[in-house]
Amino acid sequence: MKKVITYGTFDLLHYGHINILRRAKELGDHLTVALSTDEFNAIKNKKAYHSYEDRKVVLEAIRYVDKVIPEKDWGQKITDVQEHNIDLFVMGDDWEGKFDFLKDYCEVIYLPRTNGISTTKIKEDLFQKNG
Ligand code: C2G
Repeated sequence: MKKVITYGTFDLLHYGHINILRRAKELGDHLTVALSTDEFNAIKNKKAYHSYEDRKVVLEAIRYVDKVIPEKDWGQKITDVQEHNIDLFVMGDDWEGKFDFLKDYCEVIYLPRTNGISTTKIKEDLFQKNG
């Protein structure tokens, strides 16, 4: 069984998130998502609209997602890959090259981002429309 992992905040879920989750799952048989905790988001200077628990419930309902684990810090990826017997690490190419150190432990693939959508864009558009 080829196990895939990806990481992210997945706030205000949109089709860009679904595209990367679908493609990641298609590259293997099992997809684990390491979901950024609210505390880790603070470290990433991100303020998610939905809490970790609410974002986890949403992700677990997606057909492409088999398991959700917490992403608590930048340093857990090697341990995650080892502990979960991961074969393939997938991220959007806005992260191109940033996680190549994982190549000693698993395959690393960066997939093209979906253009025209982002959580930030959603927030900005809503603010423009509704002030
Ligand atoms: N993504 C995408 N297309 C978009 C928006 C996001 O392909 N239009 C991808 C990102 O490239 C990432 C995943 O969806 O692979 C999740 O995006 P975010 O929730 O914004 O995650 P991020 O803040 O990039 O956190 O340790 C890694 C970090 O936790 C990644």
